[in-house]
Order: sequence, then structure tokens, then C-alpha cells
Amino acid sequence: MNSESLQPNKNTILQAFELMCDAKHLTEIYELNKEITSKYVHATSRGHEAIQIALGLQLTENDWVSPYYRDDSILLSIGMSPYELMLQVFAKKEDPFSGGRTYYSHPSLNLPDKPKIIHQSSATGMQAIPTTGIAMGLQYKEKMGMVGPDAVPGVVVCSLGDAACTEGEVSEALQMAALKKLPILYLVQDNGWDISANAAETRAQDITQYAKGFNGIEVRTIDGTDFSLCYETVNEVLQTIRSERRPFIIHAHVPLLGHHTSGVRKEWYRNDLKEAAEKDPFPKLKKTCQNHGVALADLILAESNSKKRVDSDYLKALNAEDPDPKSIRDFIFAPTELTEEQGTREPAGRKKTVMVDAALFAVRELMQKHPEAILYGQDVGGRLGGVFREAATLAQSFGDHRVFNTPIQEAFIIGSTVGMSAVGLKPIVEVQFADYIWPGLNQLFTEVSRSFYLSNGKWPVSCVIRVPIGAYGSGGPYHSSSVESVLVNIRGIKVVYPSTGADLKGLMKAAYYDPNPVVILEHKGLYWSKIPGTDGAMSIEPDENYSIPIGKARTVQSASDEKVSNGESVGVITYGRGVYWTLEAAKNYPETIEILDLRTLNPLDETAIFELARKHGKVLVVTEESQECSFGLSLIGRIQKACFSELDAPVGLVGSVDTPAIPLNSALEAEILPNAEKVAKALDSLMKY
Ligand SMILES: Cc1ncc(C[n+]2csc(CCOP(=O)(O)OP(=O)(O)O)c2C)c(N)n1
Ligand SMILES: [Mg+2]
Repeated sequence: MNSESLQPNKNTILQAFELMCDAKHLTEIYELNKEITSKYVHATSRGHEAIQIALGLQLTENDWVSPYYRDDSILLSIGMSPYELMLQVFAKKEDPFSGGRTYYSHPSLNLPDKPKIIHQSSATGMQAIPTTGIAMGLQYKEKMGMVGPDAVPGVVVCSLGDAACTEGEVSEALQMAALKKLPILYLVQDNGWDISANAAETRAQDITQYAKGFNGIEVRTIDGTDFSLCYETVNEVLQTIRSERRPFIIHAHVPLLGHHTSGVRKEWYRNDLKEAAEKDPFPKLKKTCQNHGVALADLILAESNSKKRVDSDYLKALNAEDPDPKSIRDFIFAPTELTEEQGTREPAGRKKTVMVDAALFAVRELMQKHPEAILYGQDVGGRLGGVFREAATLAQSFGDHRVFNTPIQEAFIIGSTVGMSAVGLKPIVEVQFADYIWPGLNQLFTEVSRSFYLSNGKWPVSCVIRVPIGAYGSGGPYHSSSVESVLVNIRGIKVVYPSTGADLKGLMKAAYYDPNPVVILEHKGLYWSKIPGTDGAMSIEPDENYSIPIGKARTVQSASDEKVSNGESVGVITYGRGVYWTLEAAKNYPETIEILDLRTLNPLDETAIFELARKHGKVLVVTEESQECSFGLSLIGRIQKACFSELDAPVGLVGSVDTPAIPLNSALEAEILPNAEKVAKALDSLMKY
């Protein structure tokens, strides 16, 4: 132990005892009223209190903490009242974390006088990546001089159960913390249980042994029931992180004294309850208080005061107002200021550029203007600048601290944006191929997409996720997939899919300034317009101020008034490479085909879609995706629901053949994908209908 580390004095020990009384009484009152309190599942810290209070008491408003669902003692000790916590146990409107949207002890907090807490999900271990993202963000801000010279260096704390540490994503977080020497403490509370599975069944080593694989993370293993030891250890570790800016693990052994949760009860399967009870931190702390000269009468008084407080808070919370059901759509997306196209799309005197460069120039302009802009992903760093050279020269221009390679960690790439955005940065990240978004999908769904909604509007995640997508030139089964149907199913993220360089640049700008997470799908086959018929993807580079509101479609070509009024026209709704198949097919039917390029897949430009359907009465949807249960089918459903009586034919769909993958052989690839002929055939049959 560092000689300067602080031992708790009498006042701190008494304060800890009062907090521990509150935590214990919370558990007891929930249990006593289990018929009522079990309506919503909850877990409490009983048995884990000493280490949690030792931590909570030493966090400041400059720090960040991610407590997990068993951490109600951390919440009490950073200054939340039993009443505030109980508002969450009853999912009430005034629940300070989520307004009744999420469970007990799933906090999110952004108050000036308290440690900051980003949205906490229930998914075990998944908080490790977003929280490590905070530490990465703090490190960047310190390097860039973006924090005031007098600011006390903040520490990030990620709290985890022992079993949660076996999740794969935790290793991605530890890897990055070790690699980048981040100012983060992982607190692992080891009760030896993973619901009903025990440590012997579920892990080959505990976190102390596991951590040996992460070079540079220092570990303290302690008895988490000894408050003084916990306090001193936390003090030493926090001091070291504050000054030396490097990662630590505190591995605290604790007994689980309560139920796993209100729904999974200890008497069903626990055979160690007697042994666990012997480790109860409560009588231990009581004894420590007495050893420090606190009179027994004062301890008894503290206990009874706490009980009174918790009892009266319980009734108050139980009777508090419920959330207004009409509020369910609040905080799906944070409002964006951009509603109209801005800047100049085709400035005079500029030459056409390929689409990949339009994106590069957009990012370059953003990085020049905003020190908060930071770009990372696999191979985007200086040596290559992206496997498509889509980030070429950026690291040279802006430095390796602003443009850098990550390990092959799609979960980290996507999930870390939550933390980076929380500290005020604007991460632009890249998943190398859409085929590899799957390992990152959990973070996108579990953490990124729900943060704003479940924190009741406190923590929007502003990030840009670039994803090269699509099939061309025998990319084969793992470099060709379309994934948009899965992405548009995730509420809370925006998805754009431009088909030209100008749209890509304009949407990249819009995505950057949007306060929400935006996925940009960039078709690899359009990047250089190498595929015959895709010259149209090349465009004059719009000026620096150019941006396109997310959610606005573009008319690529119109039908003549005559064809429309004669009822001979067809409207096509498409996006990405579909635009070019359709353009080629439409050459067979001059003045007959109107093409709408959606550009944004979520939120959809319903106005433009329905106008098109009503105008032509005959509609075709063209997509590169396979067709079953697809985004394309959902468009058809929407159109038929809204415009049924104005349609003159069933809405058509051209998409890829439904197979689990796109095979490598070029003839097989060609057979699966749509093409101009297939589109022309569908147009033909619609016209003849
Ligand atoms: C990703 C995920 N898988 C499964 C669960 C269900 N689950 C909830 S708690 C839990 C056990 C976690 O044990 P540990 O991390 O040791 O925390 P403890 O409850 O022991 O404090 C499991 C499996 C979950 N919440 N998230
Ligand atoms: Mg456990």
C-alpha cells in the first residue's frame, strides 16, 4: 500500500455505517414487501456494501462511474437518496435516472455536483466498452489540451460482477485500456456466483489471474467486506490513476447475502448461505466504528434513523406519480437543427470526383474545423488509410492521436462511441466491411441505440459509423453482404445509404452534426465508379457548407407529364446500387420512369414515397438485399397500407435471390444479384398489369 494513501477517519467510518444502514434497510423493506416490490425485478447490494461505499465516497464530480445492477450502495454513497432509488424500484415518473423506463439500480446521471453516469444496460459486462470509451475520450481531451489547466483529472470506474468478466466484450475493453494506458479502474465484485452457476463451473481463472494477460493493468486483490481496507485501497488506486493516468483492477471478494434478484431466490439453490453470512460486512463495520471510538448508542441511533427514513421514503415512493403513457415516444431521437439542404451542391469550376474521395474530403473538412472529430477503425491509420483508401492522408494531416488503427474489435469500435460522445467528442468510426458488423451489433443495439431513450434524454450518442457495404467484383461470401434490414430494425439509430459522392459528402456532414448515432452505408462498388453504368456516382464535389437533411429522398429522374397523365408511368423506389440498375433499365422506357433514391433508410421520407406511389399508381422497389423479411418488403407494406386505393397494381420488388451468402464465383454472384435486365422485366410486367 502506498504510504500516502488515506485511511478512513472516524467521521468517514460513521458516514459509511449510515450509508450501509440505508442499503441494508432497502434490502429488508423490499423483501418484507416482496409481493409489491417484485412487480419490477431488482437486485440489491447486500453483502457487497463495504467496497461499494468505499468507492462511492471517494468519487468526485469530475469522475465517471458505471455501476451495475447490484450497486445500489455505490449510488447511495455518491449522494442519491433512498427515496430516489425507490422511485426506480417502482418505475415512477420522477425516477431521476430514467423516468420509469428502466430497472432498479440501472442509473444514468448528468448532474454538476456528482460523478457522471452514462446509461447502464442490464446486459452483463456490456458496460465495459462504453465506459472504456469514456476513458479513451478523457485521454484524448487531455492530450489535446481540451480540459482547463486547473481541472482535477477525472477517473473512470467500471463496476462488474465476477461472472460478467467472462463475456468476450470485457476482454476487448481490457485490451484497449492496457494498450492505450487509459485512466480507468475496473472494480470486480467477486461473489463467486453467476446466478445459480458457481465459479468452479464458469471460469478457469478469476480476474486476478485473467488480468495477467493484459500487460499494464495493475491489480489489487482484497477482502471487499473490510471497509477500512477497501477505502484505503480505493484511495491509493484513485490517487495513482489521477496522477499517472493508467488502468487498474480492484478485485474484491464479497459474499452475496441477498437474492440474485427479486425473481431468482437464494433458497432455491444456495448451499453456502451460512458461510456467506459469516462474511457480512455490516457487523464488521459496526465493530470498526466502535474501534474508532463511536459509541454504541450512536450506532443504534444511526440504525433507527436510517430505518425511519427508509420506511417513510418507501411509502412516499410507492405513492409517487407514474409516468405519463403519452410520453413513450419522447427521446427516441435528439432533435437535429438541420432540416433543409444547405450550401452549394455543385460549386462552379470544380471537377467531378469519385465517391470515395467525396467522403474523404468531407471527413478532412470536419477534422480541420473540429478538434473533437476523431477517426478510428481497422487499418484507417497512417500506413494504409483504410482498405479502400477512404481515409488516406488523414493520419498524416491530423496525427496518429486523431486518426488511428484499432485492434480487430468491432464491438469496441462501435460501443466506445457511447463514452467518447458522453465526454463531448465526435467519433467517426469505421467497420471494415458490412459483413463484420455482426460482432459490433450487440453494442449498437444494447448500448448505442438505447442510451438516449433509457436515460430519459440525458445521454444522446452522437457518432458516425461508416460501413462499406455491397457486392461487386466477386467479393465473395464475407465481403459482399447487405445488412440494412437488420440495421433499420434497430430503433434509435439513423441509417443513410447514399448513391453519389455529393450525397455521401452532404450526408456525412449531416451525420456529423446530428446529435444521434448515424450509420453510413457506403457501397464499395460505387466508391470508384468502376462498375459499368455507375458513372453517376461520381459527382462535382459540393462545397464545405453542403449538407443534406437526414431523411430526405432525392428524385434521380422524372417521367414526363404526358406519360404520367396517361397512366403510363411507373415510380421506382431504390437506393445504393439499385439506382444504377434502375437508371439502366429505365433507358428502355424513355420519359416513363420516375426514380426516387431514398438516401436515408431510417428515418424514411414517407412523404416522398407516398407522393410517388399516388402519382404513378404503379410502384417498384429495387434493392440489392435478398427479399424475405426485408426492408424492401416493409416498404411495400407501408405503401399498400397508406396508398392502397390509389394503386393500379401490386407493388413490385426486385432484390437478390434469397441465399445465406453471396457465393464467390462470378457467375454465381451475377445470378444472385439484381441487374438492369431483371429491373426492366419487373417494370415491363408492371406496365402491362
Ligand atoms: C448478456 C447477458 N446475459 C445474461 C444475462 C442474465 N444474467 C443476469 S445477471 C447474471 C449473472 C451475473 O453474475 P455476476 O456478473 O457475477 O454478477 P452478480 O449477479 O453475481 O453480482 C446473468 C447471467 C444478462 N443480464 N446479460
Ligand atoms: Mg457474481
